[in-house]
Amino acid sequence: MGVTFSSLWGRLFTRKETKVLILGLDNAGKSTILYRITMGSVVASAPTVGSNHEIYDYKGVRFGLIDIGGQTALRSSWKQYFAGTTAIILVIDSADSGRMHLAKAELQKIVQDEDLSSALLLVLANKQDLPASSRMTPAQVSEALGLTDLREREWQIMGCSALTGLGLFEGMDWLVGKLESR
Ligand code: G3D
Repeated sequence: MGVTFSSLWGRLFTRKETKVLILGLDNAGKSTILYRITMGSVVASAPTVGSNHEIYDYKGVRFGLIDIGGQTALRSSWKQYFAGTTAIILVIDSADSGRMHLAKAELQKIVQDEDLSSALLLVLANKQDLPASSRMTPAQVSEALGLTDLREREWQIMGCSALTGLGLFEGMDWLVGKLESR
């Protein structure tokens, strides 16, 4: 077996987790991003219904990364995860221009929620590996989401590809830098 219950318990709870929610519409690439970031270095997984919870150490920070299902029916349950959240990673399918208005509506709910009032916001414009003709650039995604209208919010947008890994760790580095300066 190797890992006993008590050692797993110890590894899960001896260090404080920085809670990060990975949100976005279904098919945006949330699960692929979670897998790509933590590949080979997950400390522990805590299975929960409707979400994946991975504990992941990166540059001195113990992240509790929680990927929540993005289907319409599940989006209404996002709020129950908000309390105690330090950062949101909002994953956008850059090739899904037709649902950008829905992603914007979800972003509005996130930024208006009291439980998330001090949460950092990292927007990942995913699927940048696709041909330029079939996806939006990070600047176009930013424009479509109205990110520059966000006042009093620490946010960053990063183009990325969960398939190639492009941009993912730059995003994590931004989070670490912001956490260090808090
Ligand atoms: P979700 O967890 O947000 O619902 P998934 O999304 O991680 O399940 O990804 C949905 C689909 O998008 C998957 O394809 C996955 O391979 C693809 N995908 C995720 N990230 C990228 C990316 O950066 N580039 C490209 N080209 N595809 C990506 P399938 O075909 O398995 O449904």
